[in-house]
Amino acid sequence: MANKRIILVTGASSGFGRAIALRFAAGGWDIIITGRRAERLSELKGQIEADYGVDVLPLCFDVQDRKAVNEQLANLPAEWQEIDVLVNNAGLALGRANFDEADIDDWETMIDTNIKGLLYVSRGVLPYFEKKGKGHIVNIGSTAAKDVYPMGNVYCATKSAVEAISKAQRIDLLSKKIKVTAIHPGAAETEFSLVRLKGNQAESDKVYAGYHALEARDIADITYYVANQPAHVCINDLVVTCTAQANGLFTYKEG
Ligand code: NDP
Ligand code: 8X3
Repeated sequence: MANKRIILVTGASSGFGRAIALRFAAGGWDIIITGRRAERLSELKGQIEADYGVDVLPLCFDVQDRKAVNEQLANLPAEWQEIDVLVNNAGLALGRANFDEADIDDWETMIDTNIKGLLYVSRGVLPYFEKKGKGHIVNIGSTAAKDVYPMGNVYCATKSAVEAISKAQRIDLLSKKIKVTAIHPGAAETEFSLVRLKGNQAESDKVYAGYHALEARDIADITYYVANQPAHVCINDLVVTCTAQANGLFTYKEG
């Protein structure tokens, strides 16, 4: 694996994370893919290795589980330790309900995954960046970080936290030559809404009806561009929506 570049992407079993893994594999990178669904990770590893001939290391853990994150990341095989880019992508929304009606367990899961999980994984990878003398963290935020919308309450708050943490990392890790990029996508057709709406496919389909939402590969291409800038260039913050969406509050839908 000499002279090859390594990316670790969380939440690679679906959506953006899967598309990012495939895009970087196409560019010749070796990939560490993580998620909770081992079968999907194993299927993706097989596909990538067959199609692109790069190496893939699947790591199955829940980012909410601090001990599991630490154990998995502290014990990477030697040939996988020289990570160039970490993409903190694993995350979710659960429920769409007014503040006074939302499920508090849903709030806790979003906070534990989107905020605490991102913190645990970042800290787990940092020692490898420090040893290497450089690194790049790409945090997947959301337009929900920029505009709070009705019934978005705690999901929006977690993505605002991702934005604040990205700013903090950029400041505090300057001397370690670690780039930090936050990418804030608008609506994208992945499994996101199916998860948010707890398996209700018909309601999930409605979220994407009447316009062409972002596709996972759009964000994968942008992540690849961001990660391939010269050493002296850091793209700090990107907001990316489909053409039909102005911001977190306004989307033009036909019909
Ligand atoms: P998907 O539901 O398709 O993918 C989410 C991924 O996150 C899955 O691979 C899932 O893996 C992983 N994940 C979720 N919870 C955990 C956990 N506790 N531990 C480990 N992995 C976890 O959604 P997207 O691809 O759309 O979402 C990816 C990111 O993009 C999220 O942070 C989301 O908030 C953000 N985003 C999504 C937008 C959209 O409209 N789709 C827009 C803006 C931002 P597994 O279940 O196997 O653990
Ligand atoms: C996902 C996009 O609009 O559902 O972050 O918040 S949205």
